[in-house]
Amino acid sequence: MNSEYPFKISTLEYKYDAMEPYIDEETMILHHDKHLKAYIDNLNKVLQNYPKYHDKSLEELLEELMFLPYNIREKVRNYAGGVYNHNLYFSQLNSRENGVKMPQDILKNKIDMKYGNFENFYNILTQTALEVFGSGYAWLAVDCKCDLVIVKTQNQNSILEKNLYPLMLIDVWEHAYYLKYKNRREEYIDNFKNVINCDFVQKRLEDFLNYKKN
Ligand code: MN3
Repeated sequence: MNSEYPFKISTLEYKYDAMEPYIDEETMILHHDKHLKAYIDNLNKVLQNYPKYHDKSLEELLEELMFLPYNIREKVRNYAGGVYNHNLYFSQLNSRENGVKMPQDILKNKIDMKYGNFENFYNILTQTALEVFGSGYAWLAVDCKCDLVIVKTQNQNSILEKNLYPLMLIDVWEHAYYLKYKNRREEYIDNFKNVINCDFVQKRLEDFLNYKKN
């Protein structure tokens, strides 16, 4: 993905069926090629007539929302948020060919310290995801004191607005699971733990901690 306007969709680093049986191929195709593509196209359309913002990254657009012209602010929040959230969503997934990637090292230590163990952590994440009313996300993030936090956001709002650095997220918009799971959101969330690439999550945590150190 290029880092500024015009934003372009990047191809997945795994096959569309790589998350079977937990996330089905048809959902992956629609989610990536149609839903994410639409957010990218809409964001580019909104920014088209605002060259002043053509050198801004997604992060900059989302962190500086209040400085954007009022008439495009809500659209940028929805579309840039949609692109940012989905980029992270697709990047964090682990192809089954790689085997299950459980937390290790510093990620495991931090999860165990804060939540006792992975199972307990995932229960809290699940409850948070189930509490999202309508569409949104449940996140594992890290705050400015380097503590892990579990939070939820609505719609495509950005977690960056909360001054949190995201490590991973569960998309609980119906488009993420409805074809396979119908109204069984809890089953989708429970299965989701099998497709998280914890190596990727750990790398994000390490990057953040190194950044804070410098
Ligand atoms: Mn989605």
